[in-house]
Amino acid sequence: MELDQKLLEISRLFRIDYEYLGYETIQMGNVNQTYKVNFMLPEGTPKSFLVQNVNTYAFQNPIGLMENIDKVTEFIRAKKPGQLALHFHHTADRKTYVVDGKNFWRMTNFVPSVTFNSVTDPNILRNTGKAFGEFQMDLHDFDSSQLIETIPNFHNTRHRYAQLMQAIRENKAGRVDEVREEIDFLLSVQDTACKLTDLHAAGELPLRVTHNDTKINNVLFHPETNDAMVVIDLDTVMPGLIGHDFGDAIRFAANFVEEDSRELDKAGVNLEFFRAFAEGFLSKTAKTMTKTEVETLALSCFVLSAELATRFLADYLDGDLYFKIKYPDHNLVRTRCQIALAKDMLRKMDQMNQLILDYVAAAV
Ligand code: GN1
Ligand code: MG
Repeated sequence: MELDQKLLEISRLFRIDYEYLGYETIQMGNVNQTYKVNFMLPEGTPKSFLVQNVNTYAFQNPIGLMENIDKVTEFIRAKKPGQLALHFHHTADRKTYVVDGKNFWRMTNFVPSVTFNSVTDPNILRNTGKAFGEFQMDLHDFDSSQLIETIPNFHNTRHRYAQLMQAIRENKAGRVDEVREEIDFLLSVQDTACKLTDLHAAGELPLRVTHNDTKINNVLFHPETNDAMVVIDLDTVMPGLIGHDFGDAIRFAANFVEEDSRELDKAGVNLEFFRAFAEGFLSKTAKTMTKTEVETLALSCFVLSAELATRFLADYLDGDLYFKIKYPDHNLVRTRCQIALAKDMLRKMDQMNQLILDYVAAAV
């Protein structure tokens, strides 16, 4: 069936009965596929919705995932009535999804806003840090036993290394020989990369409810003021460590280049951006953090970069089953960029640590 027809059919199942105008493909997100679907209201004003096809290779229990999102959004909404929020539409039988063969569809309100894949203004990073810090604080009293793990072991770095080792053994796409250098580097830093996982296993880092996918493009900004309006992409909201959210945000937004840049000599952490994000994030979270959380926050940036490199590389070796790719060696390009970034973070670790310690000492 034509995509036009399919999106119209899905929209009707979510009880959107307006005149259908067409759709646009949204080039955002490496896992799910998103479309903006446009309608005309009877009075002649256009109105859009977002329709997503959830990647069920990545999310094997999408119904459980939608239940997580429902619980989390309702919890936040009860605390902040009237605040802008993502709203999932329901079918006639009150479901927030439509299952059609292997496809799993959902629909949300479209929020007129801007998103960024990269930024040049540190203030936007400060706002992003505040938004993710606040998101975590909003959920500090949420009972995490109500949440399923939408992707088990998502930020369990030991598990990610085990998956990489398996991909190397299986060599499904016949690409292992091409990536010896990347494998060697990742194995050489394994213990440092697994530090958060190991400290948690030893009972030294507490579980919180975290977002787990804190790319800056998962925040919607006001088109004029650049204030953060709402945190989106709640697919991976699960129990996690504070460093997962901090480190993932830095590795994406404070990199001098984009996540899949081929300019490896330019990849690295911009300390001005690091500081701006840290100030925003810590302004919300510092008072609740344990000593070990503070001491491992800068390290978490290295951990998340190295961990994602293992994920991109494993997927490259598997033949690109998990991440959407735009060209054949996209996952290899991503791997190399994360490795270059991780190396730069090791060089700057003392400076990153000092910035965190100084801020926390002044705030607490
Ligand atoms: C995916 O879904 P998206 O594009 O926001 C991935 C993240 C990675 C990111 C890398 C569920 O995020 O973990 O860090 O790509 N999400 C999932 O760009 O695997
Ligand atoms: Mg995501």
